[in-house]
Amino acid sequence: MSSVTDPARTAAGGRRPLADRTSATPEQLLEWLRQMLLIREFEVRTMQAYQDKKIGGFCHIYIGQEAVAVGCTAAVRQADPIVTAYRDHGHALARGMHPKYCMAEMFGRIGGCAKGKGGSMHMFDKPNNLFGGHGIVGAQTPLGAGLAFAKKYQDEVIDGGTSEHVTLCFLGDGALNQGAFYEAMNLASLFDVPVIFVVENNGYSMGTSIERGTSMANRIIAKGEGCGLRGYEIEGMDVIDVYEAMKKVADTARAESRPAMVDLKTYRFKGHSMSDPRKYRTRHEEEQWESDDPITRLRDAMYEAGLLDEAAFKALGKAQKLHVRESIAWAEASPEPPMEELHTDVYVERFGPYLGTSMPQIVTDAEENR
Ligand SMILES: Cc1ncc(C[n+]2csc(CCOP(=O)(O)OP(=O)(O)O)c2C)c(N)n1
Ligand SMILES: [Mg+2]
Repeated sequence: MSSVTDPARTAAGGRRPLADRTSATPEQLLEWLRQMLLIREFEVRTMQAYQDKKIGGFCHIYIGQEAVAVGCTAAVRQADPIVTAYRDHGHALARGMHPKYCMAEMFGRIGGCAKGKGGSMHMFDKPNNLFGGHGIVGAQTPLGAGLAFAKKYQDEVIDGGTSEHVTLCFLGDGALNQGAFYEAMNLASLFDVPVIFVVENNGYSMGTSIERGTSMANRIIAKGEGCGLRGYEIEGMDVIDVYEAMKKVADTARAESRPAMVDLKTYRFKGHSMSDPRKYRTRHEEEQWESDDPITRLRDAMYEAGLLDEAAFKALGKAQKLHVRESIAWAEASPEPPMEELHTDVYVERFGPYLGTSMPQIVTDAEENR
């Protein structure tokens, strides 16, 4: 389906042997398969919980795009910051967040990664260097540039060493049309900031196809090149391809201390959010992409290479099901945040820079000013 040449296939369309495609160890491949199965199961159960009204607010499902979060995360170091948009459960799990914290966040419980106050779109995990989860389209792009700048400044100016960090900043194809993205690319280029803008190009911004909404839709990396960024086009349905290609992108950005832009071709198998009837695309198109499932791709490649059999695959899937089921039970058992939490984690100072010490004070002052 993708317009990018598929490195997993020979010119005749056959599958290239695994050993020719990657230097990843069998353990690494198995771990990527496990992560993708975990994300898939997590998302299936998330949809159920949403329909059962256990999850409220906006909720965007990552099914179909698993190879992107897993392959990109594997291609960088754990100390490299990651920031993303609202379709963020996959990134959180791939970065190492325990699914129970991710699920409890969506359930609005205190055990969630943001104490249940952020919800589906705001997965944060400071210990694992994941800086959100952002709901405003494109808002994370200046943040990505800022994170990369901060790391470089810390490493070089404050610590007096050579910076070895890169930052992964994920964005959807819809964010290509946001002005803030161009400002971020411009500054990153001017200041030699090693941020990699990874466009998860699933072809749609809500119900608007990229062709309808974005100029240069068939070569979006030109937008980055206009600011002096190296541009890459990568097949996004195969975790091995994503990993191998992204490793080179990250190594180059690290060595040159320069920003880059990646067009990662992928597809979301479900609707934009939980309330999307998907009238803007055909079932035929969906089926074509679904037949290119990233989990099936890796599974079959591992079967062929003799690294996995059906029984082991089933056992791996079953273990992830159990893991997610336990996470749901844990989330349900976690209490709702107490009322006092309403006022915390909003400003650096406990109640903000401008008013007294309690909520009634704020209301009173606001009323007085009317
Ligand atoms: C500034 C802004 N404008 C509009 C919206 C409403 N909105 C939410 S998601 C979305 C589509 C974004 O699509 P894309 O960036 O391709 O990400 P995807 O959903 O495909 O992952 C829009 C327009 C928003 N959240 N923020
Ligand atoms: Mg999109």
